[in-house]
Amino acid sequence: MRNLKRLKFGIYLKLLCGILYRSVIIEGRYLDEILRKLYSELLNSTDTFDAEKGAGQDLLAPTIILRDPRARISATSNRGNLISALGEFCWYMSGSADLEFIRFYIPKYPPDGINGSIEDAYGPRLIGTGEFGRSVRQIDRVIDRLKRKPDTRRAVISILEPSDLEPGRSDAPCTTALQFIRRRGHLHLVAMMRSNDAYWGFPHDVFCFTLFQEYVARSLGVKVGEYHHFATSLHLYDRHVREACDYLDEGFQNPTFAMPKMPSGCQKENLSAFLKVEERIRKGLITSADQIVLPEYWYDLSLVLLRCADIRFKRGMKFLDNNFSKIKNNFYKNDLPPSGWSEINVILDTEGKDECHSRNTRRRRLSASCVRRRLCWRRAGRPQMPVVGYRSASRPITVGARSMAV
Ligand code: 5HM
Repeated sequence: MRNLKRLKFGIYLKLLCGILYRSVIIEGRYLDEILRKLYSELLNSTDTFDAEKGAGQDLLAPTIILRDPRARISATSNRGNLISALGEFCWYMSGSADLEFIRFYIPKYPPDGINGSIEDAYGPRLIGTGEFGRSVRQIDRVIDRLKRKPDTRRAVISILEPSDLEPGRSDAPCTTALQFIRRRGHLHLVAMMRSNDAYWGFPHDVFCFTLFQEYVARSLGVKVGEYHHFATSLHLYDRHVREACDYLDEGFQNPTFAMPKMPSGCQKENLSAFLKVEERIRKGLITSADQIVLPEYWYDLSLVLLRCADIRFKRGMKFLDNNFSKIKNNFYKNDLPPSGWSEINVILDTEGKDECHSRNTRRRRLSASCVRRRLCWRRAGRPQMPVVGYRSASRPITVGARSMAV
């Protein structure tokens, strides 16, 4: 009898734990599908925190799976951050730790009030420039290892290092590691993060990491598989709740919205030529598309950056229109909604001194549906909104990969 009671108690306890700590899996083919599910889950989360960088609510160790890593950009005016994310990709791949570089594309890049180089930058760690004693070319090493041993489980880029966590260090990278794994002719990537800001950091991180994935896959001559993203604390700060609600209120987005395919074969030389062009654009030495000679994929990306520079250097509509007309792929020219480009204005707007064209027209008030959602979880203390698409079971990484032809 006593044993039966104990057994019952054990079962209840397990059920309760399962309810309180269900592990969330969010899966989607394109980024907006994931963002919608993610923000809905977060707005309903009852896990709250009050950290140095702000208070908010988070999901504990959710797994996110993007089935088409080329669908890495949101098609919304709210989160369509092509320019800033591409700028960050260039910053990483150049091996730079210089804040002036990244602030050309993201003027408010933290930490506030600090200039020069930052020790927690990813660039020197990825490229092994020697800065801050970081001399391992981790991206090249991963490609090399996967070439020699296709089934390896050691194709890992370590971003976080023990020294980052020493007392006295004000910042530490949020990404712990990136692991590339090849199965059934596809290259999958698993990104592991100790902490991830769902509103600002997450879309940029997904963009940059999936571009690394595509770059490595093309160098190996294999197809791009799935992108798995795992963050111990995936959080929404209170200061971003209104924007997250605005995002949800924008409605469903274009599911066919995927970036053009990176050319096949090793892209090392093309990337290095592109990064040289980027530097000249950022320094104001390139003002016209005619000065750029690159293969189409990289040429178009450089014109995206040139558009940002044209606005930043206030070159006027003639330059803007002329350079824009030289973009070859319709994805950037026609498919990218005007809001995707208006992001440049918003970025520059944040500095307050640039004269911008049309300002972002997003609603600034908390929408009614959002207020309802917030009140709901506050009152009830338990998630109220059913979120379609999360699952609580684990799933082998290769499922679905066979049907993907990226
Ligand atoms: O207190 P903590 O070091 O975790 O704060 C860093 C903040 O930057 C967090 O909100 C983290 O999620 C965000 N972050 C991010 O989302 C930072 C980096 C840079 O390492 C990143 N993504 N890549």
